[in-house]
Amino acid sequence: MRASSERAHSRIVLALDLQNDDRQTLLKQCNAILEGVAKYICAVKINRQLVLALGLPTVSQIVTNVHELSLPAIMDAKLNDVGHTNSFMMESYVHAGFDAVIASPITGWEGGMDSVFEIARKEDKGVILLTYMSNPGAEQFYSMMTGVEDGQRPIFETFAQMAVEWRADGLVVGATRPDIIRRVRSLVGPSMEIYSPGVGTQGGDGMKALETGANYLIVGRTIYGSENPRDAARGLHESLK
Ligand code: O7M
Repeated sequence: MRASSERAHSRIVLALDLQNDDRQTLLKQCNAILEGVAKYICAVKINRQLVLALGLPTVSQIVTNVHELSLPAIMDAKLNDVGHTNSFMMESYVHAGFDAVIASPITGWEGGMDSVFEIARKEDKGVILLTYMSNPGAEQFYSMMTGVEDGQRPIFETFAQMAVEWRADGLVVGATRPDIIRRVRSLVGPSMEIYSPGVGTQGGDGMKALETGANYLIVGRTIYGSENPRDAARGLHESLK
């Protein structure tokens, strides 16, 4: 991610969340957007929504195209199941060519996240963990106070601490919550990568997210939903410089 970001002078991760009932059209649209915006972004994130629409073999072709554009591909699987199904999903995404997979730490380690990390380490892939989501209701659980040895703290702080202990390759914290980004950064130190979604359409301020400690902005509709995605990506890229 760092090499790609430096090469592209960009901190924008494109969320390729396109929808179309016609599979061929959807595939063409995905590839057209990718080619149009490639030089303004540093990675591509693909959701399960696209896997459902196109199937993993076709998504794997998109991953190949992403790699041909010299960009890493992240699978936003939000994995959060027990070990054996996590393993199966993780292996499937690794075999589809993804460089990193996003998971939810809520399963805990044993019989949950352990299998995800084990496969990632064996295959030299990344694991990025959800820490605080961007939607308004995220507060309900991510800010929930939980007991720790010396008192109480919000559960997202435990997620951040777990991510460091498990040696995750990155965290996800919503751009709609710059104060939380700042807090997470102070807990995880300077070397952990923070990915921040919710920029633009969801109301998050990309510059503020970067200033408070995020490394990368995950951006979807603000780019692909605009009349001219290339111009939108270039505009965002310029404004962040
Ligand atoms: O820029 P948008 O709002 O069109 O899309 C945001 C993308 O970020 C979309 O792909 C979501 O799945 C993702 N996302 C959030 O919007 N909020 C979160 O809290 C977390 C994610 C995400 O990427 O999770 C890994």
